[in-house]
Amino acid sequence: MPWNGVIAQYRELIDLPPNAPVVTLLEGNTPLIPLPGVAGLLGKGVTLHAKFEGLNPTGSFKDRGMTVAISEAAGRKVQSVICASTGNTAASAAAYAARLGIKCIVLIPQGKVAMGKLAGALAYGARVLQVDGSFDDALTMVVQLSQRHSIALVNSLNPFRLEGQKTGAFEICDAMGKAPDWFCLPVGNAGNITSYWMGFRQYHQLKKTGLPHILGVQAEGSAPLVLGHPVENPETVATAIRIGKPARGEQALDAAQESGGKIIAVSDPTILDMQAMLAAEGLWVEPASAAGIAGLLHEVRNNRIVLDGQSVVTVCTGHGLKDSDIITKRAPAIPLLPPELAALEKALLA
Ligand code: AN7
Repeated sequence: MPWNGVIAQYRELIDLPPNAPVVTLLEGNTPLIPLPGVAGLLGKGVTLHAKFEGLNPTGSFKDRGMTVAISEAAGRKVQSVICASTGNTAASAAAYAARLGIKCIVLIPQGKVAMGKLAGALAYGARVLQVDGSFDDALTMVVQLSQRHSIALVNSLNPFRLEGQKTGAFEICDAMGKAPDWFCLPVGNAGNITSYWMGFRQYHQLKKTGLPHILGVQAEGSAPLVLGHPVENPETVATAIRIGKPARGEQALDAAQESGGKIIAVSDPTILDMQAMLAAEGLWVEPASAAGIAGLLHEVRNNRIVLDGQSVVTVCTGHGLKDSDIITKRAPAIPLLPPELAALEKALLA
C-alpha cells in the first residue's frame, strides 16, 4: 500500500475532528537504522536503532505534529498560524501552512537558529521575525498574541501537535513488533517526549506492545528539568534544545518517572562526540539529535544503566543538513591545490 502520511495511516488513533481536511506532505514512515558500532559501546548483545526523523519532508520530526495541527486549523478555517521556534518548528509550520495556502508567522531567538532551518522557513514563505531574547521569551510572546488575535498557535502547547507526534511510537512498535526496552531522545520544550509516551501507552493498551523505559536528555547549559528550575539564559551548541522553560516540563518528568526512566543532561562536547560517532556509521544528524543516545551512553559508562541483551531505540530528531555550519566551522581548513596531478599526489601521498 502506498504511504499517505501519518494521519491516513493512523486516523482512528488520532484525535482529529472528522470534518478536518488532511493537509499532508506524506510525512512519517521514517526508517529505523541499525547502529551496530554505537550498540557495541552500550553493552553485550545490545541492539540499537535510530529512528531517523531527519528524513521527514522538512528534515525533522516536527512534520508529524504539524500535519495534524494544520489539518485541525484548516477544519476551523484558520487564516494564519504562528509559532516561536528554535528553527525546526518554524520550517515545518511554514511548509504545512504553504501547503494549505494560509499565512505563517514565526518568531525566532536572534542569532541562535541554524541556517538550514531559517532558510527553510523563508523558502516556504513564512513571515520571519526575530526577538532580542531567548526562545522562551518568543514563546511567551506568541502565546499571548494568539490569545488576543485570531492567529492559531502551532507550538506543541497545541494538543494536536502531540496527536501527530505520537505516531512515531506507533511506527516503532509496528516495525519491531513491540516497544524497545529503552527509548532515548533529546528534550527541549518537551512536546516530543510527552507525545512518545502517549503513543507507547496507547499502542500498549490496544495491542499489548509493551512499554519502554524513557531517557530524556537535555544539554547541560540548558537543563531546567534536571536542575528543577527554569534556566534564565540557556546556552548549548545544540540550539534546537536551547530552551530554559519547557512548556511541557511536568509531563516530561511524569513520562520519565512512570516509564522507569529519567531525565538527565550531558555536556556539549559529549553531544558533539556522539554526533561524530553517528556520522562514522553513515548517519549525519544535527547536534540536538545526538543528545538522546549520548545521554544513554553516558549513563552506561557511569554504571547507572545496564543494557546487556536489551533493545534500544533513539530518535534522531533532525537532519545534519539543518546545521551544516557546526561541521564546516569546526573543520580544519580544506587544502587548496593547483589543477595538477603532481599537486594531488603530493597532498595525498607525501
Ligand atoms: C532537532 O523547533 O523547540 O522537546 O522550536 O528541533 O519536543 O521541544 C525544536 C525542538 C529535539 C526537542 N530535536 O523537542 C523548535 C523546537 C530537535 C529539535 C527537539 C527539537 P521538544
